[in-house]
Amino acid sequence: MKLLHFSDTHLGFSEYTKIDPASGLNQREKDFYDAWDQVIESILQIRPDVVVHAGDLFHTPRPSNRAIRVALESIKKISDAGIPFVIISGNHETPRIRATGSIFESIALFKNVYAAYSGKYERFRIMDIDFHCIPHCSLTEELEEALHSVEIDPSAEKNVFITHGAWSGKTFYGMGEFNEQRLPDIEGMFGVNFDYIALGHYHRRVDIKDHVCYSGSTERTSLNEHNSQCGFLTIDLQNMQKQYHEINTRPMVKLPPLDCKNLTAVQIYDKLNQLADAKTANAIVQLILTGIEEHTFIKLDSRAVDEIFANTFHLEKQFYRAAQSADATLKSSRIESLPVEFERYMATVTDRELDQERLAKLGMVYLSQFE
Ligand SMILES: [Mn+2]
Repeated sequence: MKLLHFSDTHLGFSEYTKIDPASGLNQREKDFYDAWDQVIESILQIRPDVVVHAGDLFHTPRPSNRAIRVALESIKKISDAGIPFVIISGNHETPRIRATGSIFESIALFKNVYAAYSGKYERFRIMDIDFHCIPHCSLTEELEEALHSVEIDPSAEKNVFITHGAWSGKTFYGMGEFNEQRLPDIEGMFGVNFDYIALGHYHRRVDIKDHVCYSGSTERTSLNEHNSQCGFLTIDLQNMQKQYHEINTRPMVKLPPLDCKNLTAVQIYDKLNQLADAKTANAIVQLILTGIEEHTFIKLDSRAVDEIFANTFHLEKQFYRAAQSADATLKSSRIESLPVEFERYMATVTDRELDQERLAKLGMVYLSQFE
């Protein structure tokens, strides 16, 4: 019995302004489709007995027509190949209001597809194996109820558990997202054992135990993930042999911060020229310059730096003046009061479904009442 486990494909994610000339698509959006396509091709080649997707198929609850087409086209291929496909919804694609309906209703129409997306526990039996699914639940009470509904049927030959959220044992595997679901140690909590627990949400590939695994994402949604691999897992449930399959994705590089103390602009350019190499080609690159002298700061030409790194896909620059460095670094790492943190968070939210201004105001009202 061979399982293929992947998750966090975030179809529809887009960033920066570069366009792929051939398709006219945002290049980062296309990167995510390319990563997805690699996994789908592997599925059709490997032909596992069951495919498991542990949530965040889409980046938003209302994916674009393009993202929907990419997903449905591939899921149809898996369905046509007769490979059962078990999928749950994650926090990114679960609508906040149930009445909105879910794109997963359409996905569930395919033959051989088993979709859990209604904020409750669901169990599917495929080839004598029970798949216990808990999708993202919008309310803590829903998650509680779902966890307490888990039931082992003794007639099942094996039991696989699939869920999406931040495993909260000795280590907390969170993404720092507002609506992320905290998962307890499910086996410890209920005294049950599963043959395999397929997790989604945390974008790094991690084994919490030998049989409790995050497959990780198939592309990187942030520079924080610069050193994480992207790919999928295959698991043989008979002998518990696991294999991680890495896929090709756009590189992300965090260059070590360059201390510019006592350096002239020309000397800084020289050092940067040594940093721009094969490693930064076509990559998303973070460049931090610290300790820049006041008189150099004025002369430093941002466009000249861009030209040095012309081979990159995207250059994220942070320049700090000598006097400012310590303070600036301190500022960005300090946790402010709740309203300030909330405002900061709201500034990063780019969900078109939200009335951002209204939500921000409402949040402030609640926070002030709380404080
Ligand atoms: Mn995710």
